[in-house]
Amino acid sequence: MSTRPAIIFESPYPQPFLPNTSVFHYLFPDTVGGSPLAPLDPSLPAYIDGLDGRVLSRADVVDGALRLATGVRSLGVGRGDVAVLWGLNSLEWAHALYGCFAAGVTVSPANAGYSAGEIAHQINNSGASILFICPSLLPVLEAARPLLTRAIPADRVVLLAREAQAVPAAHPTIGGLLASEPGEAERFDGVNAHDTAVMCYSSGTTGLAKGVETTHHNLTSELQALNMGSRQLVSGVDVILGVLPFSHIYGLGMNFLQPAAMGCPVVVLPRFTEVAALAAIEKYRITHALIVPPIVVTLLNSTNVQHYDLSSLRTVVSGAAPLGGEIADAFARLIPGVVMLQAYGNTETSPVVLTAHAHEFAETEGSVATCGKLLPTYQARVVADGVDVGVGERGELWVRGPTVMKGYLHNAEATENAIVRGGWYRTGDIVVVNEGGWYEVVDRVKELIKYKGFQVPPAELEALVLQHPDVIDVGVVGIYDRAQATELPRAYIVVRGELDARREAALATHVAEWVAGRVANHKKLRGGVCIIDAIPKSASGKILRKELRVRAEAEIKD
Ligand code: 4UV
Repeated sequence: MSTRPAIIFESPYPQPFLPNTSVFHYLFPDTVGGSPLAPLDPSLPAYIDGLDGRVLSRADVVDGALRLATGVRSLGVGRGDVAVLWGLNSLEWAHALYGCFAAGVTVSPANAGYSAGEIAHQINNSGASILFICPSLLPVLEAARPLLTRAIPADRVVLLAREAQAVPAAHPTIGGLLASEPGEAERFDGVNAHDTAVMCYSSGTTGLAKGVETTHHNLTSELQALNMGSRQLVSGVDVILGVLPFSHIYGLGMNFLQPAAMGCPVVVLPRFTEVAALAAIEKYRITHALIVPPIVVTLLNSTNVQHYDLSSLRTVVSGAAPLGGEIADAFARLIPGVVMLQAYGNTETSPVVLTAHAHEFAETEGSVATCGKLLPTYQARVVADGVDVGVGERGELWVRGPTVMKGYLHNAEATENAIVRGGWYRTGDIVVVNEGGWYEVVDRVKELIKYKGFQVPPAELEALVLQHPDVIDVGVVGIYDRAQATELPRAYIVVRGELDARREAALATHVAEWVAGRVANHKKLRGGVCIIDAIPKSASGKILRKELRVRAEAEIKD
């Protein structure tokens, strides 16, 4: 082990007060004391349905949460239990999350595109005893039932639907539960603030998706860090485009919770579609949009942009995957007056680690090619081959602070590998810090592939592909597609028996389709399936992904 001293980078921003309260009581200080936020006008809009214009005021959110707390408890579920929340962004999704928070139930949000196998993994692994689900996903749940280690009874499968909607009568609805009498919201003060509030799934640096235990204290610290550090949202001024999936930590943190902390309304859209997003910006005079690099590219190439009045937009944040400086500059030119920002985060860090004030990005040449500066509450190290390096040198970003997750659920080994001695979380990303304290993410050394900002754990695809009867070995890596500004998962496979060129092509296509039928849309093998003689492995049998990536890059160039 190195005897060189650690080189610790500090945040340039003032340190915030860190509350010891529940996320719910933090966000809605009018409900009870213990929050450093000032109470806001309860009639302010909190969430607006971008499709039908329904509005939830802050008072509606609080009232709904207290009623749902009673409704959820009446189903025999309460503090310490886990709910899987599975659906596209909607006002009902918002009600369900806050209702669970008020009832003290941990929320494990799941991607709405999950296959039966994927949702079964999350329900089983999280130990969920209640499920909130979009009615359109019921057939996928049916397909998942045989895979569940413990059945969830029909009366604990709550539909994310209004009372008036026609849905199967066997299940309660959010609308129905909202008719309950208001109850008390559970308090998570003092040590209880370290109870788990949210559990998103992330593969971290290696292996399969794991439940990330994010505590109330993690989230309130993160929201305080954003308020003191980046201060990107202004109460009473900003209106937010809520298009990122709330089930992913980027959407949940920045698109859903932070606006509530600042009293800024979120215009909720179920998913990104070009016209709906542009129309919502025009109609609701949206000022602040959080997006991912492929959306930046889609808008850059869009012929629709000029048909909408986007003059309300002040700031656009890109995160979850690398954004080239040229693309960022081109985007800023596309919509005059807009400041383009970047932010960097991880599920395990609740999530944002790096970003900066809009005016800092606007005033600092070249800054948009970086992810910004270290937020308050964090300390950082840059570590190359076990040795700390300083300004201008490449190394893995390690961070510590009150927003680093409690750990991976039921997985002490993975937690110990991720959070090393001294409480440092190893991000698996290679960064360079410059003299001004701006961090550029230059590479990723963890296994993870990102398709349009979504996680694609290679180990998960490898385990699946190995179940194909013709495959005897497999290695999955990401290849970068410049046109779409995203990585695409590509599988290298070794197959049984002799192959001629025709059967080889047919088998590769067949394996890609076979996988597509078993995974969420974002995990499809869009980078292709290539048949090779042997998967490169280390002496201990580990897949040498770097070699596969080099091979892929050469193949793409050819
Ligand atoms: O765990 P995860 O899926 O988490 C995220 C969270 C992203 C963000 C980004 C901006 C925010 O404001 C916010 O709240 C949350 O993606 O994946 C973590 C990995 O994604 C890559 C990097 O490899 C992380 O380890 N990544 C995230 N942001 C960036 C990024 C970025 N701005 N540039 C490059 N890579």
